[in-house]
Amino acid sequence: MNIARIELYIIQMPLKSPFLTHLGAVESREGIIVKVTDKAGLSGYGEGVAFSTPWYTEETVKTSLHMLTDVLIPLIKEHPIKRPEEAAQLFQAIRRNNMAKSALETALWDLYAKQESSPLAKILGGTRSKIASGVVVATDSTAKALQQIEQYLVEGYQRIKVKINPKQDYSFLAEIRKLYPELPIMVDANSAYTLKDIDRLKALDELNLLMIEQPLAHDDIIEHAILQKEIRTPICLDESIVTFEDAKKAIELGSCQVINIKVGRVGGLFEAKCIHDYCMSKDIPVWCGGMIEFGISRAHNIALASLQGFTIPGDISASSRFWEEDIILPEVQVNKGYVQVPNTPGIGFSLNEKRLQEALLSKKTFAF
Ligand code: OSB
Ligand code: MG
Repeated sequence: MNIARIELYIIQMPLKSPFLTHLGAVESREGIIVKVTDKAGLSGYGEGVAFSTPWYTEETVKTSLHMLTDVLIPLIKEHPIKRPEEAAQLFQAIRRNNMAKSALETALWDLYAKQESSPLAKILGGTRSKIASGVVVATDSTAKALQQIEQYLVEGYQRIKVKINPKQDYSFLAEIRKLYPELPIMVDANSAYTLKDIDRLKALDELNLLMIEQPLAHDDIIEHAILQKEIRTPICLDESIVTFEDAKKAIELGSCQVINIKVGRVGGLFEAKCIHDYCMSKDIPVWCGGMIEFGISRAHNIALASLQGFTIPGDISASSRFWEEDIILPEVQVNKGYVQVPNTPGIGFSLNEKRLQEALLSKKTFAF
């Protein structure tokens, strides 16, 4: 791919309002922007989506930086590649660290698409020109949740996801359901329950939820299969699926009826596409998850969600959901419930250099 240099930008930006789950609050987001430049001067961008602390997965911004600096970038430097799939293959020799791998692999996909003068969505096999947009409500009071839902529906979002836990579930959701009898609502528990809560979870069946995401342990597929036999609400797995093999096993076992595909969680676009293809062959619908991300990762999500199997609106919201000003131009916008898939080369968004500089904590350059 004729790589001339790789740059890492470590950035930080406050969220417009805190994002609350039972695992804690995210008020400010640290992230890594990867820029890979080729000898012709074309640049591809990727984003590391690990958080500052390991609350969602084991990775952090610091572990990602270590992996990129000391392992992944040297690997690409030692083994010149022709296509991004070769990077995914090289990274298989490294255990886990999926978000670090994805940060670099997605940048290589963007660069490759630009070298081919083709939109990334098209390179990946995407067929949609626009994707349905959903949004997440993550707050600790019913009043705030209702206020946010009202606002998001005005903005056109097609589907609302609400974070739940045993202290805030049935009555909270019943109130929302009463006001919006027809609204497509899904819930995400981020592992807040155990099998002891089976009756609490059964009670949610009558609320006509689209699905319940990751009710049980972050690394479980056995107990989810037991739970799915007891509840009518479809189970969607998020945290439990970090590889293609995980997806296969979970589907075989009946642990879920839906899968949330996050590019960072599974180690890049190649693995994400493999999971998508397999799910399609098994009639398992998928949707694209979110990571409270900046615009670069959002842009990769849009390209991925243009694939045929992404039949459910994902957590791909507008840049303005989290940020006063995003780091890409133009910002991601939601129009009548849809996000347009760009038809210009690569991810189809450029870096907002001014905003990047405002958010910049530090920068590293690797010459090839
Ligand atoms: O569990 O899906 C999750 C955000 C950060 C970490 C984990 C999750 C989330 C979300 C998506 O719920 C938020 C978004 O980016 O829209
Ligand atoms: Mg989730």
